[in-house]
Amino acid sequence: MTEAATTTSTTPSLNKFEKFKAEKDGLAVKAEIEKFASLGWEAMDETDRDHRLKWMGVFFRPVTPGKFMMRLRMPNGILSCEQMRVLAEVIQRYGDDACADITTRQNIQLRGIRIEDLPNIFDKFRAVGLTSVQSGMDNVRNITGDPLAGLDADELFDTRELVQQIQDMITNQGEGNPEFSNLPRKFNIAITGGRDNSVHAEINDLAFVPAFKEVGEESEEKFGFNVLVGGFFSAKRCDAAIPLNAWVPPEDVVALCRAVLEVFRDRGLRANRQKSRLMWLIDEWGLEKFRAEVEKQFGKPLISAAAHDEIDWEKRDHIGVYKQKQPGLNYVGLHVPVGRLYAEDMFEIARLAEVYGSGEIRMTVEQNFVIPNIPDSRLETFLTEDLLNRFLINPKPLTRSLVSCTGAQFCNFALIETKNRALAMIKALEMELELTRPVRIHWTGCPNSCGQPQVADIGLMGTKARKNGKAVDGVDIYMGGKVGKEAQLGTCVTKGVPCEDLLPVLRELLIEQFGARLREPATV
Ligand code: SRM
Ligand code: SF4
Repeated sequence: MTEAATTTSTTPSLNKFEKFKAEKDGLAVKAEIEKFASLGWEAMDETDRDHRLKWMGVFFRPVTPGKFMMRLRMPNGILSCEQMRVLAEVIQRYGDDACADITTRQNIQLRGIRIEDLPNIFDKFRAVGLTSVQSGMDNVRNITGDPLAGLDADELFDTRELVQQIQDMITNQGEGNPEFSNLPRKFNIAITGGRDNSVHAEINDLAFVPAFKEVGEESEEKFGFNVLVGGFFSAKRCDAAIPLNAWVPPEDVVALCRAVLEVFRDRGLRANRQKSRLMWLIDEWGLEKFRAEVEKQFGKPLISAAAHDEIDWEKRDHIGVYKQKQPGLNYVGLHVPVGRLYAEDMFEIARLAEVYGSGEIRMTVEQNFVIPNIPDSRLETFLTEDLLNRFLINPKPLTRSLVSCTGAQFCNFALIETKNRALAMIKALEMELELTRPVRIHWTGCPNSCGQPQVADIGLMGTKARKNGKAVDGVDIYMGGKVGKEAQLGTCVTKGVPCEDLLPVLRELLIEQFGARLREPATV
C-alpha cells in the first residue's frame, strides 16, 4: 500500500472516512458477507453496514432501513439478457418493495435488497459474470463508453473492449482489487470513440476523447485519444475537465488509467473530503507538475495532445429506430421515464432483446436503454410489442430528455422528492405547451448533482426555499448546459424557487427561450 494510505492512521487531522478506511479496508467485508447475512442488519457493526458494504456495491438506505440498494457495474453500459433476468429475479422476490433504476452512469441499481439474501445474490451474479464490486465510496465508478460502440457507422473506435479492460484492471476481473480500494475520493472515468460525446466526457475525473495525431517516423496520422482530467461535480464546486495535453494510442489507455489512479491514490488530498477530488490535487500542484507526475508513473514520455479532437457532432439521445453499420440490422432506443424499472419490465426487456436482437441490452447516460442487432425482417413485429407502449420510441419532446436522480424516495441526502415530481411536472407542461424540439430538463435532489443539472438546458437542483415565512421544497435553476461538441456547464440563474410555484416559471422559460407555444384551448 501507498505511503499516503499507510501513514493516515497516525495523522491526527484524519477525517472520519480516512480513519475507518485505515482501520479496515472496505474490501475486507467481501469475506464477511455470510456472517452479515446471518447476523442481520440491526446487529451489524455500523461502519461496516453504512459505509464498508458500499465497497461491495451494497448501500444501506436510512430512508428504508433493512432494504438495501445494490449498485452494479456495467462496463460501457452493456449487459446480456441473461444478466438482466438475474437482476429481475433478484428484485422480484421482494414484491412491491423492489424496483431498479437506470443511472446517469449507464448502470443499474437494485432496490429492496435484504441482507440475508446477499450470499445467494452474489452467487447468482458470479454465475452470469456480473459484479457490483467497488461501485461506491472511494472507488472508481462505472466506466462509461459509447452506447453505440460497434454499431455506429460513423464511430472512430469501438470502446467496448477497452472499457472492459480498464474495469478488469481496477477491480481484478470483478473480484475486488485492494490496489485501488482506498482512493482519496470517488473517481469517474469515461471513454468515447464516437463523434457526439455520448458519455459527457467533460464531467469525468479522467476522460478519453477521439483524436488523430501524427506520430512515428513516417509521420502517419494515427487514431488515439486526447486526455481530459479533473472534471467533477460536488456540493462545493463543479468543474469541467481540462486537457492534460496528452494523447494516447488505444493500447496505452489502460496503462494511463493506472498511472493517473496511482498518482491520485498516493498523492491525492485526503484531509478534507470536500477537497479530495482529483481537480483539487491538480489545483494544488498546477497542471504541469500533475502531468509530470503522471508521466513518471506511466514510465515513458507522454505524447502531447492532438491539436483538436473529433467530437464534432451534437449529442444524440438514441431514442427511436436506427440503422446499424451492419447491413440489415437496426438498433432501437426505448425511453424509460426517469430510468425507473420493475421486475416485470426487466424480464420483458430481456425477452425482447433475446427474441428480436442478439440478447444484448445497452444503457445510456440519459437513463434509457437500446436494444441492438434487430434484423429488418423482425423490426416491424418488434415495434408492435406491448412494452413499447410503456417505454416509447417517440416520446414527447420534454419527456424524451427528462433525467432525474433518485431523490427523497430513497436517498437521505435529498432535499426534495425528484423522480415523481419531475414526471408530474413534465406531464403538466406537455398538456399546456407544444414544443418542436426536445429540451433537456434534469432534476437533482441536492447539490451533489447526481442528476447532472449542469449539463441540462434547464437544470433543477433541490433546495429548501422560503414561502410565507416557511421552509418549503424548492429548486435552484441552472441554465446553459451544452452537451456534445463544445460542451459546457450550465450555471445557476435563479435560486430558491418553491416547487409549488415552479410550473409557471418553467412554462415561461420554455416559451421565451426554447420556442414553446401554448396549446390552443380544446374546443367542444
Ligand atoms: Fe451520485 C452520492 C446516486 C451519479 C455525484 N449518489 C450518491 C449517493 C450514493 C448518496 C447516498 O448514499 O445516498 C446516491 C445514492 C442514492 C440512491 O439510493 O440511488 C447517489 N449518483 C447516484 C445515481 C444513482 C443518480 C441517478 O439517479 O442516476 C448515479 C449513480 C451512477 C452510477 O451508476 O455509479 C449517480 N453522482 C452521480 C453523478 C453523475 C455522473 O457520474 O456523471 C455525480 C456528479 C459527477 C461527479 O461525481 O463528479 C454524482 N453522488 C455524487 C456526489 C458528490 C461527489 C463529490 O465529490 O462531492 C455524492 C456525495 C459524495 O460522494 O459524498 C454522491
Ligand atoms: Fe441523492 Fe443528492 Fe445524488 Fe440526488 S443528487 S441521488 S438527492 S445525493
